[in-house]
Amino acid sequence: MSEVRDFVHKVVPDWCPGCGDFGLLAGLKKALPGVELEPNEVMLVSGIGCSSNLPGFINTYGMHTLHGRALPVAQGFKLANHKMTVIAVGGDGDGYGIGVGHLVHAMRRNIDMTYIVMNNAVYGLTTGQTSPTSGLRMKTKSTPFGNPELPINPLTLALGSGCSFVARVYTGHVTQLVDVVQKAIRHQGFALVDAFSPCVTFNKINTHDFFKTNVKDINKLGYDSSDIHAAFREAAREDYIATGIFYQKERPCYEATEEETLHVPLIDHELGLSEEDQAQLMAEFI
Ligand SMILES: Cc1ncc(C[n+]2csc(CCOP(=O)(O)OP(=O)(O)O)c2C)c(N)n1
Ligand code: SF4
Repeated sequence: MSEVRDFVHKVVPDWCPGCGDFGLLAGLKKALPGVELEPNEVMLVSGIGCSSNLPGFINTYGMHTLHGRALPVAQGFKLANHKMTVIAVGGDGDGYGIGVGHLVHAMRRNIDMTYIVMNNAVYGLTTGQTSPTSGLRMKTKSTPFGNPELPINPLTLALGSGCSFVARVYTGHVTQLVDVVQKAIRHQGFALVDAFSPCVTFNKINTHDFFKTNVKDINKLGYDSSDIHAAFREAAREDYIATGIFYQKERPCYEATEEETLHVPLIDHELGLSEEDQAQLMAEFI
């Protein structure tokens, strides 16, 4: 039985003090033992960005891929090895900008994995440019006269793309975050967790104080998360910012529908190579 300390890594995060990503890292380290996972049963895959450095700060398997490409790698990994718990992580630029095409198809495909987007409404790593979730008229170094584009609403995008688990948290509320992430991991299918994670250095609007004042946990208000119409309403409301599990519906995940070709995951396929050829390949590539 694992404990939080088993997931603690020797590399200390180099995020700015106060960065919201610390909350996500702390929550993830608490969530994993709670769903009875050992470090060697978890694969964390990320793109590029401050948030995408997270797999380097936690003791699980990890892969730091290319900007916007966490999902293709994570999905491929899960299809190759069904036994692993696969979690993709990254920023809003990574997932809702350059990677948004992968996201839409991953959601309708419904491979059994979790995707956590640390949403700070800027490009943090590249020093604070406008991102797909930056507010209309927000001034950043790439939009000095104000952002002329409407922000993406990741939750309505997910609901409209057939995502079977749609949730949002604020990384400063770690108890709720741990609960939602555990439910996302247990969910059989693709789970999106949009996590407000303030960039204290480059976003002076979507701050910790802003979220502490404006978020409301809808799961504490007798909300029915099987009702997709209610989910759209909560995701689009403007009088407060709803957090929690907006929508969850079990439907067969991709792996289960591919009985013929994928029921035996790649790692269990016979290679059809002699021991000598296998040894030669290993020597060449490892
Ligand atoms: C193909 C490609 N385009 C652009 C970049 C430059 N780049 C690196 S990180 C990044 C955005 C980071 O923002 P986000 O994904 O929101 O993560 P954050 O740093 O805010 O956590 C960009 C544009 C890149 N590395 N690769
Ligand atoms: S620049 Fe922003 S997102 Fe990046 S580590 Fe600093 S506070 Fe976090």
